[in-house]
Amino acid sequence: SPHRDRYDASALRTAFAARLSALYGREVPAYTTLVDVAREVNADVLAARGPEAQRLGSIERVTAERHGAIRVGTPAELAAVATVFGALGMYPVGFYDLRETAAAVPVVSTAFRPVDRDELARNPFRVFTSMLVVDDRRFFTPDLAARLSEFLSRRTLFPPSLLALADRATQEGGLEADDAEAFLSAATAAFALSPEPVDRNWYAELSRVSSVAADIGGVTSTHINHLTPRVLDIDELYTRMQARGIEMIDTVQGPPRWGGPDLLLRQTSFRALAEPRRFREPDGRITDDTLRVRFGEVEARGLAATPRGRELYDRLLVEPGDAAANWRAAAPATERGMLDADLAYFTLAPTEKRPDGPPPSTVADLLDGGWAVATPVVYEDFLPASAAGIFRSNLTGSSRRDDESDGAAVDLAWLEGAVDRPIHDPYALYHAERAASLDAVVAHWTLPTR
Ligand code: OOG
Ligand code: NI
Repeated sequence: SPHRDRYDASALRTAFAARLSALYGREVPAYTTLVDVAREVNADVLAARGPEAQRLGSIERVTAERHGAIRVGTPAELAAVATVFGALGMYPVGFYDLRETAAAVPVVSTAFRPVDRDELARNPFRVFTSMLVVDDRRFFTPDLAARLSEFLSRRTLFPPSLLALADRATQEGGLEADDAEAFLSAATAAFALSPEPVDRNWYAELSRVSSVAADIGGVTSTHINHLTPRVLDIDELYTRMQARGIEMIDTVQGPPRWGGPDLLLRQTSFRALAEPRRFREPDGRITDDTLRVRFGEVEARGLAATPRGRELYDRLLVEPGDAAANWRAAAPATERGMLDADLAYFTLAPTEKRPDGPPPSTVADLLDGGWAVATPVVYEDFLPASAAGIFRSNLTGSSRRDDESDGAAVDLAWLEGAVDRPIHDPYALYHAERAASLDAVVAHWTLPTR
């Protein structure tokens, strides 16, 4: 037809998330089961709890909501990822150093996601993106690092035509239908598992350092590692998946259900599945074998914690004793209590009718006097402890070398240089959202500002 639809960034993002989901469902059939069970649980929670079930996001948002995980080898590859995701309205947020966690994985990570509340409501697709730190001598000898860098410099994860379309989409705020189709199919294909044979010796050598190093640097392409749906009752989902005979990891990572508002994240997964892969043996023969690197993961999202809330979360995560009892002893059991204690972020919105009484001067007065209502802000990011738990429970361990060398000094500023754009601070985003909502309430009632 002569009329062609234009795809803006959010339409591209929504379409890309759906295509990736279809691809991953074909590659990992248990993912489809997980999505089905998550949808059933969400429908049941909605029926049982009514509107309260949608307090942290509409059922439409939650049903479509996914996070992906990908892993790349070099700063240049990470910059290319940033270009592709930039066209989808996804920007790097947060810095995670997985080398410093109990899992000791030789990567640093960020998450690409929308940053505006409206864009998050349209489609909150986010991708946890890890980059191998080849120069970290605690993991790689100088000799192995040199060969790994050479191997990585010879591969192209994203064809130049895909990056050119991404640049155009970013500059022009979207793509016409034909270009959008070309962009979406090339972008999806870049994350498909490659049929290329895996070099047996090279993969084995890297596996001795870390299975993540082998997954990243042992092959000539990248792939989606997992795609994670969001569920409203993760304990119920865990039970139902086990009832279907799917072997889950031992626990749900994060705090237990304790009776008060959930902070941050709870995640669980099922074990890496053995997938058929072809290998090139040292004598040149091509053989069929399997690899276990990908897995199924699911998550429940709670309130975005303030720095104080995060401190509490981290402390309670390692506190001995009954975890639920520890939470009940240490945390307020209501949203209002969380707000008053500055443990979680909330936005304010003006009420319908101007109340009588003196103009309020604190947030508590605004709420108590009927000037404003508070809505919790959902956590949109990740957690190093949870990520490490997921890495660790699903993969064979990493081995740091018995070597006194220092780790490579890879920090947030370094990563910003690698992606060639600013990396947003998650706290700054939540803080700005809260502050803007307060300003809007003050302006709405023309209250004197303090
Ligand atoms: C990423 C692990 C982190 C999460 O949900 O915390 C993650 C990976 O396995 O590459 O996805
Ligand atoms: Ni994940």
